[in-house]
Amino acid sequence: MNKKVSLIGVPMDLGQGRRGVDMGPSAIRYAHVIERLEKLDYDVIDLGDLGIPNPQDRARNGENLKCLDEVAQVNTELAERVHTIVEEGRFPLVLGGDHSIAIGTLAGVAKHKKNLGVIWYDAHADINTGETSPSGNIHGMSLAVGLGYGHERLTQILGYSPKIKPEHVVIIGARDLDEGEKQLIKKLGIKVFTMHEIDRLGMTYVMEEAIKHVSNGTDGVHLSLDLDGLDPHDAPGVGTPVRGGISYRESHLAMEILAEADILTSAEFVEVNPILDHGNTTANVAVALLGSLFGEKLL
Ligand code: B3U
Ligand code: MN
Ligand code: MN
Repeated sequence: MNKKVSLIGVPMDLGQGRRGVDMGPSAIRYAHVIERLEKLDYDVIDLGDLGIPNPQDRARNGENLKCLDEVAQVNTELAERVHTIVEEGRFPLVLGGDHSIAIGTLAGVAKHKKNLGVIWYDAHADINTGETSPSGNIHGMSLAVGLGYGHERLTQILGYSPKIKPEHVVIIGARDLDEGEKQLIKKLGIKVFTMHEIDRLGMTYVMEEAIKHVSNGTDGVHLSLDLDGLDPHDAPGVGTPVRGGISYRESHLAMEILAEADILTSAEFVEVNPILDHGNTTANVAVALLGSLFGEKLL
């Protein structure tokens, strides 16, 4: 793994309807993310947080998108910042904020990696568009936007689309998909390891297959980890908890296998919502998983 890490916080909460996820970056810093990585000999630069505008209106627009202007604006800025981090030869670590920020992260990273592999660790697939979304929340659309589906204001960030190709994506932990999402996943032939496959095959096999999949024909791999991929017992502080998720132990194993494979070139941890949390459990889980991802070992 690249030993030079640039961390950037994106206290975005406009991609969904619940308040509190804007405190995610603070909670993750409070859980000692920087100290944890420095202990593992990483050179960490904390670039601070992006500014998030105050929205005029949180309702859906005529195309079923909430806060489109603000989400597009913040993601454009994030894309530029992430682009610069990669240009400087550093590893971008993005802390959310809601999952709409993957739009900017992918735009910035994929400018350098023409065939970026993506691991989407999430209870959801976030592959809705304005046409299919039941909520109008852009955090449920970010993977679709990366693939070139959705509003132009989002797909055209940094002036190119698509950012990623469907054959380079793997979704892990899915257990809550909308009808339109199922259809697009099937149409594009995206590889998905649902909870059924994780239960049936075990996390070791799932991660080995996922790593093979995202390494095939790619020039970098991004991990987009939504804390709601974990079971709500282990990570309660998320906006849309879904029962029957990936355990804390399985998640550590997944991060350790990823660390051993040494394929990651960028990562983001999103959807930590301290207001909905018990203590700071979910941020602490995020930082523990980051430890494993960056190579921490017990002995
Ligand atoms: N698929 C639903 C729910 C959802 C997506 N992402 C989260 N929730 N966190 C939607 O609104 O698109
Ligand atoms: Mn998500
Ligand atoms: Mn999710």
